[in-house]
Amino acid sequence: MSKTVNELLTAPAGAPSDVEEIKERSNYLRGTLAEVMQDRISAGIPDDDNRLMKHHGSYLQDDRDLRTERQKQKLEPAYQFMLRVRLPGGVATPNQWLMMDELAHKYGNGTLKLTTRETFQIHGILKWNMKQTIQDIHSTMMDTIAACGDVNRNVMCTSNPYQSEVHSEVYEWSKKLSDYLLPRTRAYHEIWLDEEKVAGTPETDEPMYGPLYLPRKFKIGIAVPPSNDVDVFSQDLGFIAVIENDQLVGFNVAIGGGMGMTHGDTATYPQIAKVIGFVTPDKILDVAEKVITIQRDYGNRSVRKYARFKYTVDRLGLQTVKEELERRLGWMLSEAREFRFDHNGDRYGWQKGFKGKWHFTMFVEGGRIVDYADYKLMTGIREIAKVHKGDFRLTANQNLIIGNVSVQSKKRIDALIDQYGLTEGRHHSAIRRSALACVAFPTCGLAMAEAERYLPTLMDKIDMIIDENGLRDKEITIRMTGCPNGCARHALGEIGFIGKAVGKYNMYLGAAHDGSRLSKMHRENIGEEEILSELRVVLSRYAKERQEGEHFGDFVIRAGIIEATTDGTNFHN
Ligand code: SRM
Ligand code: SF4
Repeated sequence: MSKTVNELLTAPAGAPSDVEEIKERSNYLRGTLAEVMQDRISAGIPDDDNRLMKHHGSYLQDDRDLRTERQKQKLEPAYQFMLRVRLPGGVATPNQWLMMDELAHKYGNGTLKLTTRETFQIHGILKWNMKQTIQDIHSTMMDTIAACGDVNRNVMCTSNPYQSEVHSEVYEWSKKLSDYLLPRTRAYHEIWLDEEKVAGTPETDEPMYGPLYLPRKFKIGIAVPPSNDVDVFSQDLGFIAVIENDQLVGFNVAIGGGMGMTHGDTATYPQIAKVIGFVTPDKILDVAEKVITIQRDYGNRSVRKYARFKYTVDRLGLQTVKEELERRLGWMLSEAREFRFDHNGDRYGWQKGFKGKWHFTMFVEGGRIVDYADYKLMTGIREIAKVHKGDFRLTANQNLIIGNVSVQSKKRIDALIDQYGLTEGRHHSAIRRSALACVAFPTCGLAMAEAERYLPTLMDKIDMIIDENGLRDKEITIRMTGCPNGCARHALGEIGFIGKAVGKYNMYLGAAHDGSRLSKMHRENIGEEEILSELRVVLSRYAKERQEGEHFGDFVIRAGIIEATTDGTNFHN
């Protein structure tokens, strides 16, 4: 006899992980953060507090370029903090941009990182400057709450409204979701914004998360077809906007996606979210809340590498999770509506949107905003922010849109774009413009190989192969990460590289151009020379043998170069 939903719904047994205990002891994410941030003896903070710090949008890191030298000199590591902003849908005002730019120079390493989840990171902030940095961010109506940690993270939304009149409505839903799913603890306000603790009141009431929060991070993205720029199938919970007669009628709901895995552990794998039904817009807050509570109750709290919602869904079964969701909602999802994605990249240059507004998408290599010797990228955007009346949109592909430019302002903005040579990337190959790289060295403590600092050099060499084969205008997505955590969504790149060791990568092929199919490993642990010779073979075959309109990811499968990954559970086969 098959099991009932109730029999299937059990959380894995096992002692709670250390992080569960830290959260439990933390008094709703307070721990001893307030005290340790004031301690002047070390530039670091204890591990337990660093675990809690993530829920406040920050990690303690150290500069890995300096690690060995400092060890030799018997100095503590070069501790510094990374701070990540909560920025639903990636939309920032010019004032907010100017503040981030100022803080990056005043307290950070002088650069801004535009992340793959449409927000800002500042690296290199010293402990003594953290409180002021957060307060300054707050003064421009932004915060860093829940930007990291075991909670719902920054809610993403398709960035470029050029093809959809209802884009602003969809964007509003990303903001509502983000606000609705925020932790309720006042810890952030007390520690960073000096909010008085009211004596005698309970510490907090965390009705959705509970005192232990989630077993792991949780991510939501909303895509507006035909663009799948947010890689909706990589999200724990994805919403796909359904637009009929220029009206937003609702969203298809997809659950159980994720990218992370661990080298050598095939029980971990990237997974694609599956569509389970359709809901009208007024229902999505409820759907998100109930999905999150299922993960809260049944996620693995014992082994963190098996704790993401994708594993909960795969363990319990999609149908079981859907039935439990409907039971918690008290109503049934409707049948999923048709949708079609074309691509998961960005569309560069000027695009005319609705209500006569213009949007300029710029290519930002590796998402790093910095002034180079011969390219004043950071200064140029700052000068634009000083006169811009619209907004900035940070894209899921680490690029930037100067958004909502009126016809009257377009000339002025265009002149600044020209003056600073701000590039829409047309002089680059299409493959380079479709490349993503995670941060990796020197700040990421988990990096095994370079990514952001190395990919441009590798791209120079790949570009030569591209030119030899006449593929300059062919958009092929390429993604590199410094470890298998997948921060640049490597498993959804038509060509993917995952760092194994310094200078060594696993190479993956065969993901779909629209972000709907995962890749598969083609070669293991190879260095630059082999990467280039492998690419030379597959790209020249693609140039000669591809069919009309065939994308590279589909070609390598049809040509028998790689087998298709039909589900995350066969990613390693
Ligand atoms: Fe990530 C951890 C950077 C998007 C999967 N990620 C990290 C940390 C915080 C390293 C750490 O835990 O010590 C990295 C900080 C590096 C640094 O110095 O800044 C880091 N992740 C990033 C960013 C900045 C990459 C980028 O170059 O843009 C992205 C910030 C997003 C944001 O604004 O919130 C970033 N990370 C992602 C994504 C892509 C996405 O969400 O669309 C993924 C894959 C999707 C997913 O979550 O499944 C991702 N990051 C991870 C994981 C693996 C989680 C897992 O399921 O196992 C880790 C490690 C962990 O959580 O233990 C991680
Ligand atoms: Fe760090 Fe790995 Fe994420 Fe790259 S993929 S930023 S190396 S955790």
